[in-house]
Amino acid sequence: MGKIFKFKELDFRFKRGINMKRVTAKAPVNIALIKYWGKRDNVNITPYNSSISITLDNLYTVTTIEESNEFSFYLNGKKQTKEESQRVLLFLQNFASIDEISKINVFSTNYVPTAAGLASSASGFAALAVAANEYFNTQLEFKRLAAVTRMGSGSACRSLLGGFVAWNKTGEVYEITSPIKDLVLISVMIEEKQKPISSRKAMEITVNTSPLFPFWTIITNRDFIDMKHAIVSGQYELIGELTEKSARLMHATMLAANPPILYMKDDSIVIWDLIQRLRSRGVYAYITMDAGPNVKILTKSSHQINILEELKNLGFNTSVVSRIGEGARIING
Ligand code: 2P0
Repeated sequence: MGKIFKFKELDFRFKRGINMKRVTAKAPVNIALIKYWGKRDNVNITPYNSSISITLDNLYTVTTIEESNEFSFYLNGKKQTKEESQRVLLFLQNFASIDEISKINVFSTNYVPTAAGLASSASGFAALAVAANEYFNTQLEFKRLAAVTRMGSGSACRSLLGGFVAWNKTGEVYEITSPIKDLVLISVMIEEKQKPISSRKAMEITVNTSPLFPFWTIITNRDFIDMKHAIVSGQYELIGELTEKSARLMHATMLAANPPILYMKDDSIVIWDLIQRLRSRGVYAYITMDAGPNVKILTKSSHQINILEELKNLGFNTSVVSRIGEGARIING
């Protein structure tokens, strides 16, 4: 896979001042099984519907905040312009004063293909929130930290925790206890290009113009409850069915918007078709898709080889296999 950065590339920043104050946080990518799509409140990022995600173990962002004499933001080793840094600068004001923020460098590295539908903004803002809370000693308690994190990116609040994570439409974020340990998520890369339309803009168009949007919220809020039960009681089949239903319904709701929003490519549909065929042969496989063309396949470890082989036969050679992982945390201080 093209854009996975190696740990070695982090080293460049540690060559300067060894006595500098520095905090590093790591936050995982999460993939929604019950999708979040649509904001009731664009300032506080309050969603119309509750969502549920799984946290991935091997795709994540590492963010370091380090003492400096001016503010700079580096993404994947590249210094960002003032305009590109604006969203980070605004976000940090939830943790510290402008004066304090003007004395730090922020280094953020995504171990995930940026903007390829694998939600690097979620892991990015979760890592930044956890690092800033520690660096500035803001001491936001979890509820407040989650509320602030979602202002960076809605789904980022789910990356604070591990396992199965619920983000209730009332704002509450919590882990759902489950006997399930054997779920595997295969992310199939279809395109690594920047997405044509940001999810933020796409959500707004969907809320304002899609005649299906009211159905989306009613059905999804019901499916959220069913998914919670399925996770707690370890019902693999129901988890898979509700996951695929949520993706189908979200993309159909977007497609009914004006202008229509279509993230799928021909290859996404080819894989979707493959998964249906595999399922009819008894393979545990369900697909989900986010705001991009890449397809994620929910399966069990015992079925993973079979699926990867079938994907290869169709020419899809770049996939990442993830297991269920832990939430965001400080990795050094
Ligand atoms: C999700 N997505 O639940 C859904 C499914 C993409 C499709 O949350 O505008 O970056 O910052 O709140 O969280 C991606 O959108 O959007 C997303 P904002 P966010 O994962």
